[in-house]
Amino acid sequence: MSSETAYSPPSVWHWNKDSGGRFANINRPIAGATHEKDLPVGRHPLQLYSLATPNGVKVTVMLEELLALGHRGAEYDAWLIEIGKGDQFGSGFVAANPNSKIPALMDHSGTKPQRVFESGAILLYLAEKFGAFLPTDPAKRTEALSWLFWQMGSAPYLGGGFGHFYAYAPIKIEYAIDRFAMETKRQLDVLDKQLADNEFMAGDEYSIADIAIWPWYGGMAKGLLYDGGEFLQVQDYKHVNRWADAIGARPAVKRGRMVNRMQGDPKSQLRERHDASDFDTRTQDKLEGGTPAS
Ligand SMILES: N[C@@H](CCC(=O)N[C@@H](CS)C(=O)NCC(=O)O)C(=O)O
Repeated sequence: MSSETAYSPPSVWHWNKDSGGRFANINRPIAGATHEKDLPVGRHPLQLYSLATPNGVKVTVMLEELLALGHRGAEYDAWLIEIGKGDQFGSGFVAANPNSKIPALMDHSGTKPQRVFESGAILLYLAEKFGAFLPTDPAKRTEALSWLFWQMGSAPYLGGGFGHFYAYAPIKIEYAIDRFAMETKRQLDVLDKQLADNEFMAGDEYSIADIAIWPWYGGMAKGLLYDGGEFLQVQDYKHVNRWADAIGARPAVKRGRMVNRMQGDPKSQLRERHDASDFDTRTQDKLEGGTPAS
């Protein structure tokens, strides 16, 4: 009998802290804070606490798109939350998001601070606040929201399912990889069929549906996630690739991808953003070179 079929669950599950895998050190079966730590607050009304994972990038792309449209109220401070170090379990972060996951947004523009958590809820909040990237026509708006919620329900199969078992799990389990590879390919085909007849996810308007779906499925289609491009033959999804290239070429998307980024070329990493000029003066290559602007 192989090791993947030998496990027989006991009657009661117990937390095995040494279960292995990429995230074993941060995964816990208990919610809430592990330590006291306030969140920093900068000078802009919008305070983002995040990291440039696909879920984090959705929000920084949205904020950069709003700023590109001229919404000055969308100026923001982006603070780094290092999830590998457990920052998401600090008391201040848990107050902003009781689910202890990035991204979390605090809006200080009203009479009392408003917290917003879950990337889809943050995109919808910002779209409604600024009246942008969500069609006003009721049918188009409904279509955009359907695709936004499709993303929220679907991406865990790609990330927590395929990505986890293909790239991060301590053992390769054929059953799990097969199941989630099949589902991820099915989802890519859903998108490919929609994008065969539509320029953007919800029709002819770029919207929060594109902003939500692109970091996960655009990233997957371009072979950027989990080194799984060849395995899933992602080049076959021609319409997804066309759409992913078009969105990836947008200047606001290029900027949004850099914010709270801790990996890759130091020129592409703006670990914290507090001003639009930071893209020119505070990328990691410049900070490491010892010549940051004051
Ligand atoms: N549904 C959530 C998912 C957020 C999420 O899974 N965030 C991950 C990074 S991509 C995280 O913070 N993980 C830390 C942890 O699980 O402790 C959203 O879209 O905001």
